[in-house]
Amino acid sequence: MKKIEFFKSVFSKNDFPKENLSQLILCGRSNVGKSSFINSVFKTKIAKTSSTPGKTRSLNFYKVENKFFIVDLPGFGFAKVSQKEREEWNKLILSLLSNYTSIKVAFHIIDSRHEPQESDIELNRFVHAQEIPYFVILNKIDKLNQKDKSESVRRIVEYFPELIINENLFLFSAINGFGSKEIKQLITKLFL
Ligand SMILES: Nc1nc2c(ncn2[C@@H]2O[C@H](COP(=O)(O)OP(=O)(O)OP(=O)(O)O)[C@@H](O)[C@H]2O)c(=O)[nH]1
Ligand SMILES: [Mg+2]
Repeated sequence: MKKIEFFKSVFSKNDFPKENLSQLILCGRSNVGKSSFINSVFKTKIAKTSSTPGKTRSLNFYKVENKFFIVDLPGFGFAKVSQKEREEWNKLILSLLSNYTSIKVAFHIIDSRHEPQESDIELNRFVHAQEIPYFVILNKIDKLNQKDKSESVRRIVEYFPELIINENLFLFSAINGFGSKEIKQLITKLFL
């Protein structure tokens, strides 16, 4: 799993790709590392990242191995975009997730240092309601010591009891590559 190419940026429902390819959808709050996840897993700089929240402003489709799409979403919970723009994104993201024409898997990326927020809980519920296979990636694990790692896992399972480590819950660091082997195996199993 090496080849990744930028396919298109989508700003409206009519722009969704016509190809009926499976989609791996990266969702989560702003600044948790969704775009960095792509760069880290594929050892590339293809996705634009920023330390300032709100970097990704469109639904960005990347084609992997000519077989499936990875979709990098704008983060939710980012206050600085206008209310109107936020509502447009929400609508667009909901229509992407609830359109059944292709197989979808959601990776919900969460900053391992922080407690899940209301928006994380809503996303979790929505994805389950759509019966989309769902995985949580606890990112920025490089920032935690052993004790805080255990605490982070304990907390996330308390919020989302369906999670089982290394089944549908993975620890990851886009900075030092921690967990990338398991993630690559998972993506291969799901899509290749
Ligand atoms: N220490 C550490 N920093 C990370 C990690 N992943 C991402 N970051 C940093 O977090 C910041 C945000 O990363 P992005 O990948 O742009 O986050 P995003 O979720 O795509 O953000 P939006 O596009 O705003 O939704 C950047 O400064 C990254 O370098 C990680 O695993 N560890
Ligand atoms: Mg981004």
